[in-house]
Amino acid sequence: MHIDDTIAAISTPAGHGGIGIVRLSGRDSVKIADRIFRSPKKKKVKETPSQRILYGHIVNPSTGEIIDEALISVMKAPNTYTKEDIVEINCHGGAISLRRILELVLSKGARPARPGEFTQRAFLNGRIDLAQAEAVLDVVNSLTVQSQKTAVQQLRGRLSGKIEAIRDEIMELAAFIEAYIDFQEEDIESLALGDMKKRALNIKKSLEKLIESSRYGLILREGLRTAIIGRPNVGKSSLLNALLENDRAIVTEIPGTTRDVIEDYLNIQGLPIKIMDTAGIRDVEDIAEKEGVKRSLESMEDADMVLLILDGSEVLHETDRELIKKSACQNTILVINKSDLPQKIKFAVTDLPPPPVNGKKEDFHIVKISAKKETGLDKLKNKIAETAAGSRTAHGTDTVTNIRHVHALEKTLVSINSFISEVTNNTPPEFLSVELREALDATGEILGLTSPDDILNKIFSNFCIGK
Ligand SMILES: Nc1nc2c(ncn2[C@@H]2O[C@H](COP(=O)(O)OP(=O)(O)OP(=O)(O)O)[C@@H](O)[C@H]2O)c(=O)[nH]1
Ligand SMILES: [Mg+2]
Repeated sequence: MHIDDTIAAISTPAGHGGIGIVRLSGRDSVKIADRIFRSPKKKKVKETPSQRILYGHIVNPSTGEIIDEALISVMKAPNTYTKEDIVEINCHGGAISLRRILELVLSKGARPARPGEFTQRAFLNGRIDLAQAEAVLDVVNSLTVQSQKTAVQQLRGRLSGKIEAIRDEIMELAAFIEAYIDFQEEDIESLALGDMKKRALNIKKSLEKLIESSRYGLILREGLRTAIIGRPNVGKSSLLNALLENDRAIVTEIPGTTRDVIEDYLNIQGLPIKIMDTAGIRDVEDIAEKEGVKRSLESMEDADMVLLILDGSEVLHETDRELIKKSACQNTILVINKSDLPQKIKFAVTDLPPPPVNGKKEDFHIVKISAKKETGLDKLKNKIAETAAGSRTAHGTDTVTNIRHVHALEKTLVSINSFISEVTNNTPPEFLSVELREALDATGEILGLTSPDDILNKIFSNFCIGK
């Protein structure tokens, strides 16, 4: 990984904009900028103190041609995004200006930056750890205000602080074992074992809490996968359109209108929802519709939440009963649609799922709406937010939002659990440090302390160029 050269990229999005930015980072940034920048007052970037802006023109020194008018932001190492000298050329936002300035900068000694390379340098130069670097990407890609807030907290090092605290505890435990090995003849055995176990149980608790928070965290990052399920013609596509406030899906009075799964994003009280309208479920011969029904059932199984739609103007069908049973073990909201029509729907006690066994899951939530008249939708949205974010208040913005982090935490937990059972089974202390070493490595992966280059490259390649 080169870090001694100077990189450059267009950091603003492609297309037309009022302002565009070409960004340079590295030890020659200032020198390159001075070769192509002319200030009316003959100011030099080199002589400009850090955190200042200069006005002038970008000029091709070989021809004297003025390429654009520009403001140059000068940020000198080490207090910059990458900890290197950074120069940002703010010019007009057209693609041609930006491209010509970038080419000029490259011809004067900079190299095109790879995706995420500015952030990668911030990481390699020790300004941020890997979890923070990943948070940069999450801030950029946030789906809602709530997701963005959580990403900013992670960027500020909130998650890293928690992981570091856990690592410290594991390290203390490892030191404790070393001491125990040295002193074990002195008959402090039972006391020491009890203490080790207590410490390990505390670590286990912290890990479990973070892993538990990831359910909500992943929703914030990826969106809660919510499938709209039901018989044909009950109004699934109508509900999708009403929630999206546009005619995304085709609605007709003919049963079997929707065939493919239609996906879109919704923002419900800050919670990103990936909503999926599906084909109506029934027994059919038609090959295309049959495939549609198969996909509906798959969406239902994969979903984090199911909106099971029933037609309130009809009596309950056998298919409705089957779907209620099928969705009983998921987060399901029973939506009774067509409340504007005379109601015929009735439930027998046996139609609804039995009360929760583990005491955690409540009874089915039931909401009445009319997708056509757009009534009851606020109640439904509240119910969705409430059901989805059962853990929201418990976690606030302290959530693990990245699947890579969840896997690393789970790996750590496995090691800590084996450690606990080994202590319980009186495994000789010499063998105990192996588990702790593994636990340390796994937590180190989150912060990028123990991450091999290929993992790093994979993470940073998800960024856009110029970030
Ligand atoms: N009166 C009334 N009609 C509704 C309501 N919601 C949907 N409809 C009507 O019911 C019919 C079917 O609506 P869709 O939204 O296409 O139903 P669907 O469940 O997507 O149907 P498939 O795609 O065939 O599975 C249309 O004629 C809608 O106008 C409602 O709340 N009230
Ligand atoms: Mg439909």
